[in-house]
Amino acid sequence: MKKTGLFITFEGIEGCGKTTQMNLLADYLKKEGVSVLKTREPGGTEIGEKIREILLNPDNKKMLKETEMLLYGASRTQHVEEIIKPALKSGKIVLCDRYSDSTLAYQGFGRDMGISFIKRACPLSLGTIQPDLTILLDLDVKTGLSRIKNRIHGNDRIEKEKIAFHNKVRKGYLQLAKASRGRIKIVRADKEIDEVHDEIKNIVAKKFSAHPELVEGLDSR
Ligand code: Z5A
Repeated sequence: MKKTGLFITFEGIEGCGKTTQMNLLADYLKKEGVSVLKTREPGGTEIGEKIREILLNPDNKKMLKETEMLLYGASRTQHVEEIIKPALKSGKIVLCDRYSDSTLAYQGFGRDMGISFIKRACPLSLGTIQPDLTILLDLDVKTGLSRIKNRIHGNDRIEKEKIAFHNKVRKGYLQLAKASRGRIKIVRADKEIDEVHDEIKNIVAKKFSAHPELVEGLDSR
């Protein structure tokens, strides 16, 4: 696939502000005349959204961690082929709320499956395409969970996990960032929404200027 767009993912624990920041960045880029596609995982396609319902349903208490990993992988496989690759090919900037680092952080670290096991057992579950840039919004777990505790529809199956689980996920993310410094940029998420947005804009601007080839052919800018 000849890729002309840019693939940017947003990662972090619950309530870190990924969705808020992804929306702000999308609005900013659109105002700048950039062609943007916003999407999310699990989900992003009709089939993926059905898989999402199964994954997040609090009634599915019997779900094995292996089943969970495979379902996230199934949703991602569909998403990459149906939505992400075609959008990148057409020169869009794809902004995705969670991607493969979520599988490594949640299933690999949170569920103790181990990242080497996941990479060996089911490489497809990590997607056949790597993000060009990942924004990791780092926040302490108590603050993150307190931001989302009053959800109208209640908390989902994974949000209901104990604090210790979410701490493992956060530590896992930080470990992944250390191993992929070029791609994963840590942004402190305990600041005001506008301050976080400004920092993300700077990171994205640097990416654009350092890698013009990634956006070459982006004729709508
Ligand atoms: N999961 C997995 O295990 N493996 C995988 O491979 C994948 C996912 C892909 C998806 O749930 C779940 O699936 C997730 C991981 C797991 N675990 N859980 N639960 P989701 O998509 O429904 O939820 P989420 O991704 O965790 O997003 P979230 O909980 O909605 O949080 P967020 O997107 O990071 O935050 P937000 O919606 O932007 O903001 C939350 C609130 O905080 C909101 O009221 C904002 O106004 C407020 N906010 C945002 N920023 C700030 C700042 N800076 N200050 C104060 N308040 C703020």
